[in-house]
Amino acid sequence: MSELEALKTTTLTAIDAAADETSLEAVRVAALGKKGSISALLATLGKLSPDERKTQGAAINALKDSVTEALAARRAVLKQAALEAQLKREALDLTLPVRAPAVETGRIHPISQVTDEIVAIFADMGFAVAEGPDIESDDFNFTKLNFPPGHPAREMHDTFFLQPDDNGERKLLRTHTSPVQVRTMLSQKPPIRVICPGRTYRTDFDQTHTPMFHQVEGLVIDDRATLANLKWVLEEFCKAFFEVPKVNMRFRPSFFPFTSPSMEVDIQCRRSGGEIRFGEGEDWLEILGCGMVHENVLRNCGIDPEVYQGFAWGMGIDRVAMLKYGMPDLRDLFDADLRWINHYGFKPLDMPTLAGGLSG
Ligand code: 2U9
Repeated sequence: MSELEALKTTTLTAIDAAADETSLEAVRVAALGKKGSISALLATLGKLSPDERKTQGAAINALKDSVTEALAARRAVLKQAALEAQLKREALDLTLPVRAPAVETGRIHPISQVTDEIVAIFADMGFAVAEGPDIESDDFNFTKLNFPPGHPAREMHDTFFLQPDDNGERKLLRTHTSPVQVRTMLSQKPPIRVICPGRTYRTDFDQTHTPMFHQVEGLVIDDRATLANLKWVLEEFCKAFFEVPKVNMRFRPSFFPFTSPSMEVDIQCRRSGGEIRFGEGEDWLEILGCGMVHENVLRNCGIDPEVYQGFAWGMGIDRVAMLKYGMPDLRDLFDADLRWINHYGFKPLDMPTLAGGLSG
């Protein structure tokens, strides 16, 4: 076998054996590349006599043509095979059932739902939502709110304290969302109308208390806000929230360091067969605390009590969520039990609005 025929056989065999386009390209480079075997043969033509060049040139070019042709044919086969493999890999079984998207199967936790309901009601009355950090200073959580150092009311808050930092400051987990209102008053000028929903923490754990719970507080500061306005706001809120046309409310005197006068508020209800109906009946149920903002708090937050006054209230979100949706055990709210959330949870697309209905 001549040298050319041997080269043709080995090259065509290598082309046939190439299993993918990368190895095929390697064969092409070895034969036709700059330093390839056929290119090397072509380079020898210059040294031959004209006659030899004619016959040898034709033979080498014929070899080159058949290799080029074989390469193209093999490339087409490999491309087709690669495409078929890809189609097989990515094949879709159109008979499989469609998996429902998370917006249909997921559920909104009742705490989130109730928070959204409360925000919708107060937004409609012109309140903005303010938020703040869970880790607070003693000053914002207590001192500015008229809890003097050493005052017994501080003890009532069962505070989680953090280790003192490098400056010796002992930070804490906020025991109420009131420091958010402190921050609001320090950074904004009256008139102020905000609600502050969020997580709060106390070292309390039993059947009716969890160490983390949710509160929403509200604050109105302007030059004329009165107790009558406070009562109207709370009454409108209760009617909208419990979705009843009328509520009877009872304001009992109470004490909080940050308000004066201070009151606790009950709403009338009827309990029968494990269910509660609001707005009628003979029972009273405590749902929130409120009062006129103490003048010391105004002063501590840079607001002149000779010019401005205001009212505030606070409410436990977990508690009103349980009342409204008939959830019997507080601890279930934090158990992450899928069966419970599927039962009590809300559909993500049923967002509470006053126009469309709060609870769907
Ligand atoms: C500022 C001034 C006044 C917020 C208020 C209450 C009354 C209250 C409790 C209800 C149930 C907390 O979740 S709970 O245990 N809260 O009774 N909160 S007035 O008063 C403020 C807040 C901030 C600057």
